Amino acid sequence: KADLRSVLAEKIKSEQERLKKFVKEHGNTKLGEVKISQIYGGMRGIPALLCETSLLDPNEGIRFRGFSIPECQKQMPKAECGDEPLPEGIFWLLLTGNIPTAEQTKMVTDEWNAKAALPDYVKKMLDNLPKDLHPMSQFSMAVTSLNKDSKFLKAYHSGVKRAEFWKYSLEDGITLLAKLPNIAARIYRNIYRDGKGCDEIDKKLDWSANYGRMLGFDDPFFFELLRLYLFLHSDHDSGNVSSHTTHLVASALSDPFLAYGAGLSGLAGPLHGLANQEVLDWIGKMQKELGSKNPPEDKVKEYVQKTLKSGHVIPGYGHAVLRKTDPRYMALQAFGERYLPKYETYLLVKTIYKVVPPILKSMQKIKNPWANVDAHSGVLLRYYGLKEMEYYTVLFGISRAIGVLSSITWHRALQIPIERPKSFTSDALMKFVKGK
Ligand code: FAM
Repeated sequence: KADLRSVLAEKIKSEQERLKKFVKEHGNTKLGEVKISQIYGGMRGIPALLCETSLLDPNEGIRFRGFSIPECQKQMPKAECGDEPLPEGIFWLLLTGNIPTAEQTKMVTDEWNAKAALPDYVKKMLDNLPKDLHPMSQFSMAVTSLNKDSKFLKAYHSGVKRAEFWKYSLEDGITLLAKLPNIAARIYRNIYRDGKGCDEIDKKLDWSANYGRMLGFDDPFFFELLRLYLFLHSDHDSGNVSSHTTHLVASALSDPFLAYGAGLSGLAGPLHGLANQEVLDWIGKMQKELGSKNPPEDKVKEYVQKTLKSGHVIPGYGHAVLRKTDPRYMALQAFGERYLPKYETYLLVKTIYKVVPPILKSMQKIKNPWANVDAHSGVLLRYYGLKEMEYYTVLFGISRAIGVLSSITWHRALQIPIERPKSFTSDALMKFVKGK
């Protein structure tokens, strides 16, 4: 029945020794070369980052501490009447590398429930923000403001040793995760429900069900979708914009609230987390223009071609690393097939999945014509009544906190220094080439 802190402390101790030895023995081993085209090309493929929590394979997709999505779905603890992994357990897995028992998962849930309440100043701030301020801006402001009570910040200023920093970062991470559903649900209620609804945690329920309740829903299948959603988006190695930004900011020893707040700002970009909002917006426009909720294949094809001709990307398709259909898309599709197989917009998502890849494949420049997670997430949320698509990225953000906050703890435990890669001017690169 060991608790999270003691399991993690043991793991960190043994990993510190193992990795120190590894770097001493193999520190000079080369992983690759850097080409000038990569400097101009968003650093694609440059092996430069450490991520202990997950590994992304271009063809197979994500593995969380070595476990694939189907393996997690099979082996992770579930809610009493659910089949999807509890995100609280994923936090345990990402932190410690072990699949927790049901009892250990419950310990995480209980602690998050106990720490869920928001300070008054955060409530007041959120209640006074303009309703037309994007939910992601509100979200990032609220989490950033929580650093007022950061345990890491206090420890840093009181002279705690560097080797101990991870303990305080972990405490901040736990506090933050506990409060995220409350923050996110308050933003939702303020913008879309005139501030009405409940903000009380039900201590018998898990993190996802409490979040669903505070959003104003009571359908247990919606809670199950939230568990799946919050599990799937939790981590995607550390090269993506939200994880990398969080790491970069945290490497300056900014506290976890500031670092994650910065990561959220990156997640709010349309090429990253905002794509789920864009997908549903695009689908809605297609349905309106074609005059049908589930238009035929040839009409969808024409619409896709029209989107591309107008110079826009097809949202929800393509990926910087993946070269196959995202297994997170497949997991969401399996959920749809099980619970809403006849829903018209779900059927349209399936038609789009049939039509888009061959078209993108024919455009040579696109490296991955397949669907990513964002192509599917919105339609499921809409089915259960969460229709406000500009809110969707907030859900992604709550989930991503699980991965990035686990990573901050590990980077501090391994004492990874401040990030500072080398940059060049174009003239300096030209000079380098001439001098060769
Ligand atoms: N539709 C049209 N064009 C696309 C495309 C798409 N779905 N995906 C890539 N391209 C274009 C891309 O814009 C680029 O064109 P230019 O050379 O003219 O600039 C070209 O194909 C080569 O791009 P790539 O190397 O295949 O992809 P990147 O690694 O540069 O970009 C994405 C990756 C995800 C930003 C890109 O595929 C995209 O814009 N997709 C649509 C937006 C989206 O779904 N984002 C969510 C990604 C998701 F996984 C997440 O982070 N949540």
